[in-house]
Amino acid sequence: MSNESLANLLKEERRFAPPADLAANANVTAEAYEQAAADRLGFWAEQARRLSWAKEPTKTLDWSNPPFAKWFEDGELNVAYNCVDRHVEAGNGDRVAIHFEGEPGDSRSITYAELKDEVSKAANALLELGVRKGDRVAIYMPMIPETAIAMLAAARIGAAHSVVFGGFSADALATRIKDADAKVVITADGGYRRGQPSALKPAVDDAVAKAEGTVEHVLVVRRTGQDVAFDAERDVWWDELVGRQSAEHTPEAFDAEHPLFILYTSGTTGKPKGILHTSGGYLTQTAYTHWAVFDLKPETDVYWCTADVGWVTGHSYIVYGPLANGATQVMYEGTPDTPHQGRFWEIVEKYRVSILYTAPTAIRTFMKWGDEIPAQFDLSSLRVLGSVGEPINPEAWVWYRKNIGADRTPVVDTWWQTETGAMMISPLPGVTETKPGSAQRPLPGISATVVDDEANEVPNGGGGYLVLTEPWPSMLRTIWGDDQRFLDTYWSRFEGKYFAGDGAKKDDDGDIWLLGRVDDVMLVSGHNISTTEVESALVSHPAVAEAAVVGAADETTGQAIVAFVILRGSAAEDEKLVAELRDHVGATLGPIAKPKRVLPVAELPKTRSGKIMRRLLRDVAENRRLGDVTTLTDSTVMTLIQSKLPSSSSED
Ligand code: 6R9
Repeated sequence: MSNESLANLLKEERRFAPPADLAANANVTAEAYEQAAADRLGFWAEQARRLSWAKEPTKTLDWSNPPFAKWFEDGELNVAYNCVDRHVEAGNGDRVAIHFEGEPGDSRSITYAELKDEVSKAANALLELGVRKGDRVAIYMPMIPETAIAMLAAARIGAAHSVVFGGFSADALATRIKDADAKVVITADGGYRRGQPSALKPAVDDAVAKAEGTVEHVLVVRRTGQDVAFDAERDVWWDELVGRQSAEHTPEAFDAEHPLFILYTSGTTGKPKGILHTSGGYLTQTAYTHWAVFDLKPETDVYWCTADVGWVTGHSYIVYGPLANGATQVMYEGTPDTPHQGRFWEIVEKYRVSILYTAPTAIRTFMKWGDEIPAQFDLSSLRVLGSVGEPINPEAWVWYRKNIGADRTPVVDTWWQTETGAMMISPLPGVTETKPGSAQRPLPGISATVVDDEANEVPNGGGGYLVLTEPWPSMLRTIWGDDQRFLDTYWSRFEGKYFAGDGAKKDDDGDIWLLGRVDDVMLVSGHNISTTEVESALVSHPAVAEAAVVGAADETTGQAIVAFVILRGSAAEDEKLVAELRDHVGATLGPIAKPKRVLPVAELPKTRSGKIMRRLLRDVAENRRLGDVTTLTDSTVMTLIQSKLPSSSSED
């Protein structure tokens, strides 16, 4: 952003109070904010006591060498023991940890006692393969229980895992194997995707060859039974090796700052960043936030996070947070429309899911498919709904509450990042009067604000950059192998503050609204306008299910707003509607935000975790050759979109 702070255009007046019964029995009350504000470190020291430590920490935070934090430094613990064994020891071995639902319809429920055996066997198997404390293990898997088991097995023996999303290419996998110097790769023959077995092993073979010799063994889970090439020296079947191991494994305690995992995020340029998370602080904050933000009652709730384990949401809110809390959860392998568009709601009905955590991209897709689909299922078990991954448009938020939550359940919009490790800004379901589209307030113990170009905090009603002003337990510790890049990327823009890369505004009550990545902010006639606000204005029109907005170079205004929209089921795409949509944005946000062009399209380009790739749309809108498309889910989408623009071609 350049000369001006982000304009604050969108007004949203709807408010939803917490349900009385939820508030009366809530895990967290408003007191938590006061307590944490009075003694932030004391608050986190208390939260760390949710964990079972082999050696209790006496120090909470060492911030003597910022931004290199040490949390609970002299404490020792085993993360896998905390996620599994201690629940069995507490007498909850028969509680289901994971209800697995395969895409073809197979299902399997795993209790905490069974999980303990499986994780112990897998830990023994990794030891037999020569993996030791401090080594790295790459995991390239479908969404099956063995993925969580593999992660916990690595954690159990003190090896850091690096999970690479199963949809990534062999090249992407090779780069990550090499960067982390992984000794073993854990994979599967394949997984089920849209009704078909989809192979994984060939990409691993290719990647291991490209990574040139760091990998000693490949451990292969049989999931689809498809034929795979097998190197007798290097490859081992999971069922053979893990199957014959002892279910006894004594967990060793590691330092709180022992590396737990590396997870790569793709920057806008250059090689992916290996975000490093460590043990004690990470587990403290994931466990606390999962318990507080979802009001988790482990004895009665059935929790379901629809993210892939390959993303940070899967790490923190499928594996570590829920299992540390002894929760019962659903894990689903496939896509929401296989074999039909009601699959998610069928699963909610089948397992009586009470807490659902999903992404705006999924919610907008359900809006497009129509209200009548969820209406066919019994969703009465739901009591808390969560959202993560992108700003949620107020209209999508209200649709979610109404059509999935029977206009009764709180919706919590949780802002956080791979780098933050756990939720940072979110309503609390028993405390906060929620506002559709706002993540609202930093959680107890978290300090965040919005600043202008000169690092001054903006007043209520102002917009600018989101920053985190105090260290937090689950913060990234560095970028793997590149401390300088860690400093440059996050800590050099504003002195002493963490720069998140997101635009944000504060409303008149001081609540925070996320406005998208600052790289996407548009500059129109000297005004900084957020893509999120224009997209939300478009989605508030009944004909629009989804919108992506970009600023394209324009001779008169600097940038002109170009909007790509996906229409809802029945809407007719014609010039009249396009004019109406432009006027609707003008009327909602003011004339400055009125798009110059509105283009109805069938699909939008998204990353594999569901975030809209506005950069590619900017290329189209400016008639440029497309940039890097390797992180795109479906590259044919761009061809379709380009065909909408008769004047453009993919050549320069
Ligand atoms: C957890 C996750 C992080 C980026 C983040 C922001 C966007 C995530 C959001 C949100 C608005 C929310 N984001 N949650 N924006 N409201 N509730 O998604 O991690 O994949 O690293 O992405 O996602 O732009 O900076 P990650």
